[in-house]
Order: sequence, then structure tokens, then C-alpha cells
Amino acid sequence: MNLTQKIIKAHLVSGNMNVGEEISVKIDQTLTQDSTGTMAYLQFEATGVDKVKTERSVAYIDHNMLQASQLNADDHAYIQSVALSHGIYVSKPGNGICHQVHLERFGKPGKTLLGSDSHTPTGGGIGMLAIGAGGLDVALAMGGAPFYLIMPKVVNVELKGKLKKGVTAKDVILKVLEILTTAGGVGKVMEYTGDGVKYLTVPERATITNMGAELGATTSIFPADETTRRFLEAQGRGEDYTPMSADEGATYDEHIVIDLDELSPLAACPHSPGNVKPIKELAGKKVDQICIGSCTNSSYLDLMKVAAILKGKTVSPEVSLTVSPGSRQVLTMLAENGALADIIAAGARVLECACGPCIGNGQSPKQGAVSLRTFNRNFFNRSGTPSADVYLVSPETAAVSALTGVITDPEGIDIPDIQMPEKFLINDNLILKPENFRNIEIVRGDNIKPFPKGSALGDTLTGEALIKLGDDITTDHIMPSNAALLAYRSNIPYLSDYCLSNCDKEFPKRAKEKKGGFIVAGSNYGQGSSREHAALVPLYLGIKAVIAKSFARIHKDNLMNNGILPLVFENAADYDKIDAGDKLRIDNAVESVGTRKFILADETKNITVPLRLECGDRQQNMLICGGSLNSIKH
Ligand code: MIC
Ligand code: SF4
Repeated sequence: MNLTQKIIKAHLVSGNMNVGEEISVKIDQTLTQDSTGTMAYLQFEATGVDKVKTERSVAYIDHNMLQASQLNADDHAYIQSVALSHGIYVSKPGNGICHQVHLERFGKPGKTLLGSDSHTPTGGGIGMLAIGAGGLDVALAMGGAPFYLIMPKVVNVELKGKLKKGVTAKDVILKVLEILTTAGGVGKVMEYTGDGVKYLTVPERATITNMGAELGATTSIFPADETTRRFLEAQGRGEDYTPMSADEGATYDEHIVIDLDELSPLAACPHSPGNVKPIKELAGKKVDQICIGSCTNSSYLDLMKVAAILKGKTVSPEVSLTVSPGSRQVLTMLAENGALADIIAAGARVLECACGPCIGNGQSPKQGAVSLRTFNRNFFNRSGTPSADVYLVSPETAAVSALTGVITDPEGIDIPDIQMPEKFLINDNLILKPENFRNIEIVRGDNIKPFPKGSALGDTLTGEALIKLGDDITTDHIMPSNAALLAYRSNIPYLSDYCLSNCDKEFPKRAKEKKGGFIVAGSNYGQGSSREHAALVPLYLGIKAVIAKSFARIHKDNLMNNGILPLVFENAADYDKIDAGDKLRIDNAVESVGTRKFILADETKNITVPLRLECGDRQQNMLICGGSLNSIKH
């Protein structure tokens, strides 16, 4: 067996491990973050479970850090109190980005981790099977339920040789994105092997598994080897190490080879992580803003390299450079060894250890700006400036470009080899352990509004095609996130006025006037974030079904968990026959869920179009009952 199959087998609760069949696995650890966490904990409370049943569950507060009113602080207080009272650890604001901190302090090779954040696969960097999901699935896993997924194909990404100076782990994952594109990983786990693995440190491996989310993959994983052992020992967690690798002669469903010595620095160009070009082709382009950080590239190693490049120099006069360390551990170590002083002296604006600009929470660039970011997503308007062009690059490319003011190729750059520390600085005093707290009162700010609940599926569904969208619509289109909106993540009625506003500002008004209807879309609908809000808000607006050429995994599960039908065109060409404004009708919906075959009548065009439902048996029941919570009650 390959490593993915071994971990799945060790955790299998139901199903057969045949590609494409529904299976369920036991979840050892969970993580939540605050922007999806408020909903996840409201849903967890709705299950009535008293104490979490996992080996370790952690609630991180790292996303909504701008406290421009009392709203975010209210949500933080809710999360802290609800988590501690149910046996969940809390990583307080300031402690760092969930994925970075989880890797440092909690992750264990061979374990399963389910997180209410799409970049949970970061844990694959130490050999965990780490999967992102909607808040409801994480809430159920905290209550001891297994996690259901489709048995993935396992793709072997064989890494050969060694990276050249100035070429980085970011360039490896950008190369994989160039090969597979943003939908190329759907239904697949990317398993990294080969002689090149041993030259990659744990944070470098984590950069690769983190951004595997942009392939749409179920997750990505590296073996746990001597490098992993040294990392865990340096974190004071040597006892958490278990060697994990594929069996000798293991087989895979697909195979990709990447020659690390042949790679050169790459960038993902606007507005997709899959729009990859060589830095050489972009070199010389004037840059206005550079942001270094995010769960992809904010480790100690990343920032030490940035500091070495910036040392003794000054940022170009026309560039605004920000640096957000991934964790307090990283920030403190840089402060103690002087690297932080080098970064500050060069003119960087040092931000707190949090998601920050990555989620549009501050640092929106100026109109029409070119912004280089070491992040993982450059979806349209995610920076908060619709006219800005965001390029995703490595920390080395970002740092050299910050000095020149134009996109600059770092290949061959002469910086000292930075070694992984023998010992990381360990200070867990911002991690609250539930065993130290008794009789906690759950704090509920008045921004916390009840979440909408689905109702049993009606047999006839009618309504207009309220909007017709193209391919690759992201969750940032469906439910935008930015400094102004993030504070309302526990307030679905408020957020509903912004649904799909990145595509059509009139959509929410129209959906409300028409009392709901249908969304029609192209392929890979819902790529990106795990935010359940991208399903809850359409549910609130009365959306009955999304009819698309294909769906991204997490969003499709979120739709079904909330009782919205994700229907696929049986013939992709039928997409062209339906227009926005057409009157649509589906008869015999309940029976059709059973057969997974639907007939869509377009009453405006007087045509019918076959649709199919791709889901497991459990999800059929869920759709008929009107969502996961209803079907559990049944
Ligand atoms: C993201 O990177 O898009 C986020 C913000 O971390 C999301 C979660 C969210 O929308 O709150 C994710 O990756 O799932
Ligand atoms: Fe935070 Fe950005 Fe990572 Fe999402 S991708 S968890 S917003 S740093």
C-alpha cells in the first residue's frame, strides 16, 4: 500500500477502499479557526455533545484580528468560552496562524486531522492525513462521528534531485499547479516520494502540502522520516514521532515526476493560483506592494532567508513591504537572533502573526497595484482592491523584488545556507488547556445570529436561473471575505447582501425579490475556501440547487450538508442552452435523489436537460431531509 492507503486503512470506519466509493474514517484531531469557527461551534452545540471525543481538538483565533468594532472580540470570546467548556484547546490571538502552530505544537505523523479550513493539508508535511472540510463536518467529528469522503485516487509525485539556490518549495507546488491546474487534484491525494524528499525540510514540505489545496486535492502528504523526527525533537515532541512511508513497491493511480534541479522560480499570475509563469518572463515588472507571510510561507526558515536578503539594504522607495510571521514561535526566534531587526531596518512593516492581508484583512493595495505575495490564493478581489494584480511568489522572489522595486529572479542568489534549528523556542502560554478551566460561562455577543436550517426537499422545485456564471467560481466570489465582512461571519442575514457580489452586485436583491431560485455555473464551482458561509448564505437566499459542469470537493459537501442540491450537467454542452432569467423546473426531486438522475425543464426555452447527482448513499438521505443536522435528527 501507499502511505495514504495505509493511514486510511488504519482509520477506516465504513466502506471499501475502492476509488470513487464512499468511505468514512475516524478523526484523531480537529482544528478550527475563528472565521469558520463561530459557525462550527454553534453547530457543535446543536449536536448536544458535552465533551469532544477526539484525541486533540484545537480552536485557533488567527483570521479576524482587526478589531475595528466589538464584533470580532465578541466572536473571540464566544470561541474561547465554548471551546474550553467542551474540552477543546484554545490558541489565543497572537499565537499564530492555525496551520503553522498546529504543525509546530500538535500534529503527529500517521494521525488524521480534520480542519474547518481548506489549508489543513499543511499537516501532510509531517505525514498526517490532514483534510479540510466545512464547519459542520468538523463539528460532527469533534462529537466522535467519522468523516465521510470519496476514496481518492492517489497520485505519486516523485521528486528527483535537489533544488538550486534561489529555487524553493513554493516553486515546486507552483510547478505541480502548472501541470495539473486548479481542478486537477479533485478526488485525488498527492503523495510525495523520491530521493528529492530528503533534501526538503518540514516547513518546505508543509508549503507544498498547504498549497496542494489549490489543486482541489483531498489532501497532500509526505512520508515521516529522519527530517520529521528532527523537527519534532526540536519542537520538544520527539515522542510524537512515528516513521511513516509507503510500502516497498507500493502502487499509485497516477505518477508525476518533478526534477528539482531543473526547476526555476515561478509565479502564479492574476487571478488564479493555476496561472503559472516563469519569473524570468515577468522580470522587470514594476511592483507596488509586497506581502510576505500566510500559512504557506511564514516559517522560521522562510523569514530567516528574507532577513538575510534584506540585511543592510533598504526597500525600494515605491514598494510597501509587509512581513507577517506565521507564529509567535517564529517571531520570538527572529527577535532573539537579530533577524527581526534586519527586517525592520530594511523598512518592512511588521504585522502580527495572523492571516492578515492573505484574507484581505488590511493592507489592500492601491488602485491598479501590482502586489507580490508569498500566499496561496490570488483570486479576484481577495486583496480587497478589485483592480489590483496579485502574483503569488516565493519568499526569496518577494525579498529580492522588494529591494529592486521590480519583479526580480532570485535564481542563484548568494545567501548563506540557513539550517533548521536544533531547538525551537517553546512557549505555550497562549495555548489554553480546558482542564485548567471550570464552570465557564459561554459568552454570546449580539452579532451571533442563528444559522439557517434546511428543510425537507420538496418534490417540485421551481424558480429562475438567478445568475449564470463561468468556470472556476471561487468561494471568494460566492461569499467575499474582507476586512468589512469578516466581522459578520456569525451573521448570515447580514452576509446575504454580499452573496456573489464579486460577480453581480444585484444578485442578492434579485434572489430576495424572487424568493430564491437556481444558480447555473461552469466547471470547478466553489473552488477555494472551506467557508460554509458560501452554502449557508445561498440557503438563506432560497437557492434550491446549483447546476454546474463540475464542483470543488469541500464546497460540494457544504452544499449537501445544508440541503442544497449540487447538480451536474450530464452533457456539458447543455450549459450553453440555459440563460440567466430562464424559468426552471425540476419534478420528482425526491425520487430523482434516489436514482441520482434529474430532468431539468427550462420552461422559457421549452427544452429539457438531463442532470446527475454525484453523491454517496448517506448524502442522498441528507438531501431528502434538508441537510446533515436534519438527517442526524431523523
Ligand atoms: C482562506 O484561505 O480562504 C481561508 C480564509 O482561510 C478559508 C477559511 C475561511 O473562509 O474562513 C479556507 O481556506 O478555508
Ligand atoms: Fe489564513 Fe491565508 Fe492561510 Fe487561509 S490561506 S489560513 S487566510 S493565512
